[in-house]
Formats: sequence, structure tokens, C-alpha cells
Amino acid sequence: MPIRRNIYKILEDGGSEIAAYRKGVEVMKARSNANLNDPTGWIFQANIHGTSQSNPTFGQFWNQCQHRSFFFLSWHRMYIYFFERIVRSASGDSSFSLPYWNYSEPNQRVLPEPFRIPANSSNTLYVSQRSARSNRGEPLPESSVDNRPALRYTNFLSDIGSLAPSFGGGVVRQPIQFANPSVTGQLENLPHDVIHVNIGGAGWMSDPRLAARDPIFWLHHCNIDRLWEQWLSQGQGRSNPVDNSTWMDTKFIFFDENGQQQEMSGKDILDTGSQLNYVYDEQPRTRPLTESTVSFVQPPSNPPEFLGATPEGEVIRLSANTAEFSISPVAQRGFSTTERAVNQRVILVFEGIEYDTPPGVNYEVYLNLPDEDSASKQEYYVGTIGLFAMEADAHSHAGGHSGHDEHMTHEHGSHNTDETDSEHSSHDTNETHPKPTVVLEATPVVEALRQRGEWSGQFRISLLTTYQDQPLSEVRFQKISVYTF
Ligand SMILES: [Cu+2]
Repeated sequence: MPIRRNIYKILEDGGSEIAAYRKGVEVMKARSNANLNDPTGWIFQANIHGTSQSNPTFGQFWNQCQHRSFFFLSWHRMYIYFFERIVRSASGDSSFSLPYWNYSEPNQRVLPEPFRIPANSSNTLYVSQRSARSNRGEPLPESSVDNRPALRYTNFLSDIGSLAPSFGGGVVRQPIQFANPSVTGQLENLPHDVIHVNIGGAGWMSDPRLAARDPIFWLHHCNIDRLWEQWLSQGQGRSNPVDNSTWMDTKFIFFDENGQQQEMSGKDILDTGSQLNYVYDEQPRTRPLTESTVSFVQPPSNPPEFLGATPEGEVIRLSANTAEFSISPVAQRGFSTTERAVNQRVILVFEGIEYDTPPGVNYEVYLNLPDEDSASKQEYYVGTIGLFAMEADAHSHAGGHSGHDEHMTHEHGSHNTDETDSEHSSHDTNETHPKPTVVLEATPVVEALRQRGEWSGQFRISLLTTYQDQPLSEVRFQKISVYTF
């Protein structure tokens, strides 16, 4: 059984994967140079993820990448599976397996050397369209590589209309490339989106229409795929959404190493070993939850209670490296703004995120960060928002969705049931909230503030860019809200 291995281990033991990958990428690039319509060529494969090019014959197979919905993990698993087969064949090394880059390990946070050195066109793995810091070999910041926030959720999906955070993302009724009317999965946001932006900067990896042209893209996604396996192996109710027929049966089209069209759906990729013939190098497969990783279970089915938000109708425009927002909570059943509440979860909801071109930054989010330069900033850290695949014009790929003037209406409690009821109505082409929503769990920070006696009842939310400094373009949020459940 082919084993997908850690790139840093391969570099240590001189495994054949890097030479084979190099060879495979070269052959695939040559195929694209000879014929852009060769489905086993480098550019065609990247275009399946995204492109601004059009093509009368093959364009229908391009721009298929699934982001910001529960198809994110499954679609990318299929995508890198066929890519791996193509590289295996193109490289002539039948033992080739796609390596993964586990940037979460403290000593593996630097972009692996073969992708940086030599930094010229003789190196087919080198791409100049990356952030200068990543190509210089500067380690990724701790906050950008932390996979524990995602792994702690035991629920794979968030139901339609739900704001509850989940590991794998929100349910949608059909595949849409970008503009999904659902909450982003926690693993997709961090580390996936965040790493894309850190590596890409103003270049390719930050832009879903170019990202897969960077050879590191595939090792990044291999790692995300591995983390899905890690998540499952932690048990405590974690499982794939096999009861959801949309997730299980929706077919996606790829091309194999012979250029033959292949269809796959969720039910074909549940077990990597028996269905896709690969495993990861980690043994035993089951690892205990990382220290300090608390599990968050599926929240109760009643909708979260609205606590407060930035002013309605005022679009938030970010063009600096810091920003701050104050939200005064309204008192709600079960939530005390001042006293310690047991088992009370608090989530921050960033609604309607968009920009015209990739801003090339991520924002770290802090709650009630003291004004003075504090050495313990970490105690106020809530999470990081990865600004990837949120282009305002991406609606053009979304099959008739006109999301620009629509607005989310989450705070009016009962929509959850309404949405579910209307699932089989004519609602399908008129989703009510098509712009990306990122949900961050603030529960641990709120609890810690309360325990230290620092809880004032106010939510002061600070955004700070990380790794890159200044956004390259304006980032817009429709609203920042606070909910409890
Ligand atoms: Cu990606």
C-alpha cells in the first residue's frame, strides 16, 4: 500500500519522493506547454481548481474547487488523489506517493528547502510568486499552524442556516465553487486558508485561481487530508457525514493519468486505504487528543442566542494592519454578561467577508486585549481568520447566484427550522446569505477572562495582521456578531 510521508522525514532519509515529484512536475509542465488541453498537464490540473482563463471545450471541467462548505475536504481529497496518480505515472516512479508538509510541528514551519533553493527557474519546485518571507525560509507563526482549534470539534458539519462551528463546514444543497451560503469549516479556515495566504502573499497561493500552480499547494492539501484522518482517529463521536446523501452522492469529475474522465463522490473516498489505496505514515493511527485540546460537541439544535453586533447596515472596511470593534451585549436568557456561566459557549461571527482582489494577509483575532503592550497576548487570542477564496466577483462561477445585495439574517432565532423546512422548496437558487462566514470559538478566552476577574461584560474585538503586514486590498465585513449557546 503506498504511504504518504512527511516531507521533512523524506529530506532526512533521502527518500525518492522529491526526485520523483520534481520529474513529474517537469513532465506535466512540458505537457501543458505542448497542449494546454492535455488533462494530465500541469496547467490543466491547476485550472481544475481555479483559473480566469476560459476554454470552450475544457472550461466546463475548470473552476471546480469547493470552498466554504462541507464539500471542501471531500473534493480536495479526490483532487489530490488523481493528481498523485498523474505524478506517479509522469515521473515513471511507480512507488511515488505525494508527500505532506506538517507545518504544525515546531521544527517544520519553514517552507521545505527543495521548494526554495535554488531560487531560480532551474528549480521546477521554486515559485517566485510567493511571499518573500516564505521563500526566505522564515518559519510560519505559531498562530497560523495551530490545528488544535479545528480538531477539537466532534461534529463534521454545520446544518443549513446554523452558525455552529464544525470541523468540516456547512451543509449546502449543491456544489458551488466559492460563494457558499454556509459557515466555513474550522480546518478550512485554520490552518488551510491561513497557510495559503502566508505562503502566497501577493502571489499565487493566496489566489484560488492560481494556487494549484505552486508545487507546494499539493503538499499543503495532502497535509489537510491527513488532518482529516487524524480528526477521525480521535474518536469521541467524530465521523464522516455518511447520513447526508448530498455529501455522499454528489458527483465530481476529474481526469486520471491516462487523461480519462473519472467521476467520484463522497461515498467513494471514506476509507483511504481500501477505496483509494493510500495511507499516511503515522502509526498507530489513533493518537490521543493533544494536550490542552478540549472537545466541543455539536451544540443543541436550538439556534444560538444573539448577544450583539456591530451596527446594522454599516459595512466594515479594513485597509490597515489593526482594527478594533466594541460590542455591548444585550442580556439574554442563560448568559450573564458579568458572572461566570457554566458550559456557556461564546462564538464570534464574521459575516459577509469579501474583497475585490486577495489582500494577502490574515487577521489574528483577540478579545479584550489590554491596551499596553502585553507579554501575555496569547491569553486573549481567539483565533485567526484566513482570507482565502472570498473574492467578491467569484459569484460569476456560482451558477446564477447574485449574492451582492443579499444579507444574512441570523439574529432572528427561528430561521434554523425554517431553512430546513424549505429545503425541498424552490428556494434552491436563491440562497439568503451567500457571502463567506467565519465563526471563531471565543469560549476559552471568555472563561479565562472570567476566572482572572478581568471580565467586564463587554466584547472588544481586535484584529491584527500576521506574517504579512499591510493588506494589499480592502477587506469588507458585513457585520461582526457575538452569539452564545
Ligand atoms: Cu487549498
